[in-house]
Amino acid sequence: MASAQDAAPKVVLVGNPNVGKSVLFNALTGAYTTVSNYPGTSVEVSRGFSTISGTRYEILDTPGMYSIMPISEEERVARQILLDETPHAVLHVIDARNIERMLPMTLQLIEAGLPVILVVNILDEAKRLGMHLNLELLQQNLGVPVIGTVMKRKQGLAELQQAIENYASVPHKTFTYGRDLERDIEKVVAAIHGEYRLSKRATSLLLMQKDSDIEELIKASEDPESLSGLNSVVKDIAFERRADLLLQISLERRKICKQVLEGVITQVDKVTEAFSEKLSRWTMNPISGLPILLLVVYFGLYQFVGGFGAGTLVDFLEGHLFEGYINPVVVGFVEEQVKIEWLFELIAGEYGLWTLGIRYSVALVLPIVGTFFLVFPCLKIPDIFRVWPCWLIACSSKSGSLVGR
Ligand SMILES: Nc1nc2c(ncn2[C@@H]2O[C@H](COP(=O)(O)OP(=O)(O)OP(=O)(O)O)[C@@H](O)[C@H]2O)c(=O)[nH]1
Ligand SMILES: [Mg+2]
Repeated sequence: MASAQDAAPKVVLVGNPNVGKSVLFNALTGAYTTVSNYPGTSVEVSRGFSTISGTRYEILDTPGMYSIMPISEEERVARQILLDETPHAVLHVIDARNIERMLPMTLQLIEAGLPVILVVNILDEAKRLGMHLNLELLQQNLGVPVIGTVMKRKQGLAELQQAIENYASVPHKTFTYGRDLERDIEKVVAAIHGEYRLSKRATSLLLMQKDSDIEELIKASEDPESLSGLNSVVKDIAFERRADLLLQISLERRKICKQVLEGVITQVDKVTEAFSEKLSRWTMNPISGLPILLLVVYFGLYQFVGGFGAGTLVDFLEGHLFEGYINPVVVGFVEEQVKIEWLFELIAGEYGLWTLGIRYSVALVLPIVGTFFLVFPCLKIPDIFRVWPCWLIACSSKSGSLVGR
């Protein structure tokens, strides 16, 4: 028997990491939510309920994803939710500042036939950077509802709730790729006989990109005869196009996004870039990033943490302050009060509570860990260390699988 929870229409939040999905989820659901691991994984999915004009909706917050073609486990879970559930609406949350980079996933979701509402969040920061976005034009070009929000201040929440309430499924626009790609998509679509949660067009593109989960899904659902026909069509296309398919799909999507965004973004006034933004940009650039990384490691870690923290500070605290002043007072006091030798050793002996527990943690560990944590955020080390591995992976990925998504 279906429970009340099963009966509630579902609203699924998807989008890149750090775009405000969880802030939106909290604004929609309030205090009572559950967080659980997605079955068979360690990835957390939050669920909660929201009542809009008397109708109770179940809201799902998914982990960040860059594309509906997954690479990481988080992305796989987010995509699986889209495959498992039958959502009333899929809220694609994007960062207004990076609209051009995030819009290709909106196209993928629309192409998949999902009931998309585009939530353009972080409009406050976009405005501060002098960006003006014509969201009505974007809505017209995309053919799905587009809502602008500043979720940090709950701006746009009422409009979004209204859009969820009023969501009515209408046939989506088709965004057309180049002629040869369209010809291949058509061939695969014609060879798929079953009905799937994602549209045949999206399923074809994922099959052409060798998406293993979709291959499994198809294997389990198609009858053997149509499966072998489909396999040979996909194999022929993959052989014909070899390495350039992922890249071509990605480039064509970007081209479509450019057309969709024509006239949408206007740079009103160029604001001066804050120093933190400049620093962030420099650390992300391979040319300036490497010298900055070396400077941070040399001055920040070696000189400041190693030289100043572990050298000067430790010498002063341990050698001067504790050895010269505090220790004689404490040890003298304990000696006077405690006449049992083993108890004295336990409190103030070489391996006693005072020596190992307090003196060493304050005089040895604190200066080293303290200086490390001072230098860690100040010099934006996280950005530097995060970007370099990504850059190296991107360079070594010859087939362009990172750019091709
Ligand atoms: N300036 C500004 N910041 C926002 C806004 N909405 C969210 N944020 C901030 O963006 C950051 C990320 O928000 P989250 O809700 O955690 O992002 P998320 O999409 O859930 O990220 P993942 O869970 O990593 O996928 C937080 O620091 C928020 O405070 C907004 O409208 N304006
Ligand atoms: Mg989140």
